[in-house]
Amino acid sequence: MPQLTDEFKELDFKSETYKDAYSRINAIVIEGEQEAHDNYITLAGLLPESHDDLIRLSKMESRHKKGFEACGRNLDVTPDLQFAKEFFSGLHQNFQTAAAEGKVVTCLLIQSLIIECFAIAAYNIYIPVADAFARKITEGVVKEEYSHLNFGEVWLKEHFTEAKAELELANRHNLPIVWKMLNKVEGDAHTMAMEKDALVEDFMIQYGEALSNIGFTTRDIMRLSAYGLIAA
Ligand code: PL3
Ligand code: FE2
Ligand code: FE2
Repeated sequence: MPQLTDEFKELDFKSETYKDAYSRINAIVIEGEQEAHDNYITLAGLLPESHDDLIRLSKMESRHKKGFEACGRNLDVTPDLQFAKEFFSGLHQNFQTAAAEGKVVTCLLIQSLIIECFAIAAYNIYIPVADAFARKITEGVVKEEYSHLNFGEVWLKEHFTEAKAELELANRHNLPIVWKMLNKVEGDAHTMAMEKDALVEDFMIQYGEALSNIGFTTRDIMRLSAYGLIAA
């Protein structure tokens, strides 16, 4: 029997090893959904013309959070929320600073492109290796995340000419943070049968597609992606 199948067969959702990893990954997802909820409320204040849509998105995020809290309870796991707050602190800080300066474009890049693409990649990789309860919840959630990504794409496409320079700078400041975050979860994700390479690949595909939909050329996208590899 192939190695991979063996490893997957051995996934025991009730084992202490799995539950220990889950206490951090589950907390990250709960905190991520909370962060997304707060960010959409902030964006609703910055974009009066999209106020109602953004409040609707924020409510979806708080439902997502409740869903993932139920996933933790179902496995008898207490999420390590302190760890998760720390995990999100870089993107949190950059979003807060941008919001205080009224930089809507930067806020949208952080929340609707980076965080949503990160969530879509993570949830898609998680679904096939999740326990049955969490799989159902995550399948429902990921469908909605695509609509959040779409909100950012549509807005930024409509404002592409004025937004381009700010998007490039925001990409340069925030993409390297994503790689640091991925490095911090690599071990726990592996315990849950999710590989870092697959997460990186899925993230870059989502993010690259989003940049292309907004109006960046392939050449731009290559350059923007490479900037992510340089330290913030
Ligand atoms: C946006 O609506 C929500 C943002 C959540 C971000 C989650 C990032 C998760 C990265 C951790 C990788 C493991 C995935 C596990 C999925 C349950
Ligand atoms: Fe969400
Ligand atoms: Fe979302």
